[in-house]
Amino acid sequence: MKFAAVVTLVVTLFAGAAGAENVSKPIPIGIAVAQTSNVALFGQEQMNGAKVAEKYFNISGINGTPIKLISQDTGGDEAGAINAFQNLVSKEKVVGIVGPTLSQQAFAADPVANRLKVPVIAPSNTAKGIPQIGEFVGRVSAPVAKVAPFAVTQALKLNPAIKRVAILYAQNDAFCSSETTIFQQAVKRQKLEIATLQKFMTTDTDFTTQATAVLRAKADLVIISGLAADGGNLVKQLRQLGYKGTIIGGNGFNTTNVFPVCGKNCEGILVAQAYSPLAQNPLNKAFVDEYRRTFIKDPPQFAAQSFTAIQLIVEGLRKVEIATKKKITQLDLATVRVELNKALRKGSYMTPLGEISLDAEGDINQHSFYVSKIKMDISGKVGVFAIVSVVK
Ligand code: 1QQ
Repeated sequence: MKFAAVVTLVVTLFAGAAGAENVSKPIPIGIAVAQTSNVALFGQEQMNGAKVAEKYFNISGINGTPIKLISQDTGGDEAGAINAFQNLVSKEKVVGIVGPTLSQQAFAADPVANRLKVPVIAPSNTAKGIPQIGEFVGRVSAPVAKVAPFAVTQALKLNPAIKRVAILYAQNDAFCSSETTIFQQAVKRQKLEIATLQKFMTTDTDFTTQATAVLRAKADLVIISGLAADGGNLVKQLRQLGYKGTIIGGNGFNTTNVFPVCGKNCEGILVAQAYSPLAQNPLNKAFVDEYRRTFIKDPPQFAAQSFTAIQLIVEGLRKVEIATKKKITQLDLATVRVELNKALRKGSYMTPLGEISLDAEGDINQHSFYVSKIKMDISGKVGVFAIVSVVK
């Protein structure tokens, strides 16, 4: 045999062996969210929700075979997300990935998984264009286009006198830029005036310039698209400078971790939400009970969405076993990833978010939403999201 032929044969055998590699037991599911940096204000809640899901779904597993969460910290930036995804795909050989935390990270990391044909379920990526990254990318986080306008409608219901709106957003974040576009459209549809449009960075800590501009513009509604640390500080400084009107916070305010940031100044912020612990369905009840037992508090939206992402992968894997009449661990990894991706887009799921499904592109169909108002207790440290309206 000629040298080239030998090389070809060896390469072919090697590739064949790698291709035939079976899924390991317990079945590894990747979770790549932020456990460090400011973005961990969201990521911690996502890990909590995923851990509750692992425990809950391992009561029966995938027809008896347990799943195992493999977590990889993404930190708060794109490089960290890419690195986490590569590790989970190539080293940990996961069947699918739940993550990353930010849309900004998803636009960088999802193409890596998509190229390698590994299904990704985004637990919290709400920017326009996420499912369109590729055929292996889906989400259980309802897009800003769907959710954000509910907060504007509600603000006007509570205060029909609102006329002048200040819009502020973090210009270095994909979700914030996407969400502010939706807020601006909603405001124009309501025939309100955009009295000032202010930009900031998610890394900023001093918002004097923006807060001063809001006061000078005599705005009676402020709408903020930021993340929790910057957004919370912006609210605090706005109130300290004397702004008295209504404040809407976007999805970056959807965490109880924002409460210690703005403290008593969080009072009254309106936030549209894709989840409520009060939703009446058996799985939500089981989720809320287990979450309360473990963390001694109600689950927030980001925890519910990561629980739901794991649920879809679990139910998807069960469907793959039915379709192939084989155990997941008897199938090769590449086949499971491709079949799982198809299964995820079939049928509907009864989840803590209500009944949902993924469309052909992987985007979520969801029917129940909420607008809540932050209520802080007398200490100014502890708060709740109190529902002011349910949108169905
Ligand atoms: C996104 C978001 C963030 C607020 C998630 C934490 O919605 O990045 O899309």
